[in-house]
Amino acid sequence: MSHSNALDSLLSEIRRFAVPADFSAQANINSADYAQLCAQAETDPEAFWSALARQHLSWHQPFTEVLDERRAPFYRWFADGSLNVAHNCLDRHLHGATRHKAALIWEGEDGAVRTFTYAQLHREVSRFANALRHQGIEADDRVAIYMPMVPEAVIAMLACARIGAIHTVVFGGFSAEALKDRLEDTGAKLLITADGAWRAGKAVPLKRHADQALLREHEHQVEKVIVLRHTNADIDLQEGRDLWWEDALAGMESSCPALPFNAEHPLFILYTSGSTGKPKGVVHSSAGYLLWALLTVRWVFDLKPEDVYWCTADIGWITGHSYTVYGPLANGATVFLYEGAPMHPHPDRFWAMIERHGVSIFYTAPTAIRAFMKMGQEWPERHDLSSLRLLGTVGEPMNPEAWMWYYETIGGGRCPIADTWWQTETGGHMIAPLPGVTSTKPGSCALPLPGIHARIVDEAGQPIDKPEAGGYLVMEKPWPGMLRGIWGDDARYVESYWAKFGNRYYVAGDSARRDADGYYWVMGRIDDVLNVSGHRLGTAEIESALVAHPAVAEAAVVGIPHEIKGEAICAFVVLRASHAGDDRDTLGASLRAHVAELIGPIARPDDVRITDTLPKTRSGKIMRRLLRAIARGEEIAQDISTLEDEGVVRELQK
Ligand code: 6R9
Repeated sequence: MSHSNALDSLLSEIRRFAVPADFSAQANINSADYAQLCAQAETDPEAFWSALARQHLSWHQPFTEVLDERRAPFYRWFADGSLNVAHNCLDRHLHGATRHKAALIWEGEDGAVRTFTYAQLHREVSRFANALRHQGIEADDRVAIYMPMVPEAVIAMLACARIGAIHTVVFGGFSAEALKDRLEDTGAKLLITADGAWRAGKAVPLKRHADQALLREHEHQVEKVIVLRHTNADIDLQEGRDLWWEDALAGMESSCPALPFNAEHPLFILYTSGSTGKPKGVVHSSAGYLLWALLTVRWVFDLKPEDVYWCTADIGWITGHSYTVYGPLANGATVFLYEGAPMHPHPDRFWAMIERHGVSIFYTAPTAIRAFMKMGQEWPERHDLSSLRLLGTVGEPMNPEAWMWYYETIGGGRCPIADTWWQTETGGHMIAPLPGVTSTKPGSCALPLPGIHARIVDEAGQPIDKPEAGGYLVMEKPWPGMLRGIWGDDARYVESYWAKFGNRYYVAGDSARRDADGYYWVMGRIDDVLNVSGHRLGTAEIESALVAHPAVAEAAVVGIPHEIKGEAICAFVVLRASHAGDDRDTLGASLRAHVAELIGPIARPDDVRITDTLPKTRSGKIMRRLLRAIARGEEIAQDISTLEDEGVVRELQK
């Protein structure tokens, strides 16, 4: 075996897990269905998508045109049809047995449990939709949601959808500053928040953050703030602007017509990090997005009416949007929701809840699995996890050891694992195994779903067919769940996702390779985006936060491998002359706290290294690849001939 072959086989995982026969016998999609879907998608993509959209969505006005490519890459799907997303998630389940089935089962950190049937959820959503209208919200208005993981957050999202308001959910772990940026960028008219959120026994002061974000000197358009009472924190209500959730509901009728909106009507805006500067407001549509969320839950998670389904992601992320709210509810499923820290009060909290509520489908992130693995298997072993029948992961590449632990310790060697590759921008799963069809390999997200045309291409945009060769992961054809743009910035949409290869492909920003069986192995981001605990953070965002500190002149941020978080944040910082004499330890701590305050605790650097200079090319660009090697303690094997001052390297290595 040649040297490179030996290396390749070391890199490729050889274990393979066949589909259990009893699973495939009952699966929503079996091998014959799969072959048929793939054949249809190949021969006539429009007929394929059209049939699915007609079969699975309830249309007010059916569409006649499937895909409009006239303004590509601004694609439009089902564009002359109309529907109501909340109707599809609620009203259409009110007939028959689903009416009184649990739609949401919520457990709070203190152990409180609340359940909403479809009929109850429909009623609460309708009342809250009326409350929003009463506060002056109309279709197209933006509504920001900055909430804990409580049923009211789901109610708020669906109420917006019902009246055509565009929601933007801001993760409750984000800071006042991050909230302010999103309020300004969307021009939201109304903010829905809570007095606080629970996290490991402590109340996070959401309303206080909201007040800071809403200071008069900021350029937001927020006129009203609806506040849910949740932690009973002592808060200020600003006269004329703020009102309690229960007061907003007072006198509201429990029916609210689900008016039809155009298929392309924006459903929501969700911010995600890019390679430059400020986060991008990813815009998703109504019909296409909902169709893809609905289908992928059925296909990839094999969701059935009797399942109890739990996705652990916060609704502030795309995973919460597609796989806690829209996908499962459009399918009439029972969704479990938890507010609180994963290991509170003990490391078996998740497993206790799976047992208590009979969770059958469980979807989480590799970072969580690694953290649980570290706590030891005695914690899951205390619980009966036999209700589980399928496990999923998302957010970053899954390490084979963590995969095996998940498979054996949590899944009892019986549950298929769906490693799902997708992004905020893709709306739903793109590359993932189908549990009744696809055998799995630990660490691989397997194969593109029917209708998804993934390719791996080289720097020139040429498809790479040779197995194991890495390249850019791209999509050759549009799909209904894709983003429709970046809010208020068409040029950035084209620039970020299409321009690299002349608008021929959607460019995901990840690198990947394909093995001889055609299985995809995603290797990570190719741009300056970090993946910390499955969350995307732009190096530029963190650097800007650091430079906003009075002591900092210049900063460069790189990722270093981390056992639990996947990547840890290492910041190199050059001080302003006026702060050169500051105590380094105190300053390091204060810079870490500063970033947490400006962006949120997830962005807090793990390591801050104060240095006199940063390595730069002669054209003045910071050489992050060099810093990455230094941060990792690697030998500098790379070419540093373009470096302006080679002495910098010795100085940094000290
Ligand atoms: C859904 C979500 C997207 C980025 C993506 C990639 C990484 C997600 C992955 C994965 C390997 C998987 N990623 N799933 N990498 N295997 N199964 O996470 O959206 O927050 O936008 O992040 O996450 O790098 O490009 P988002």
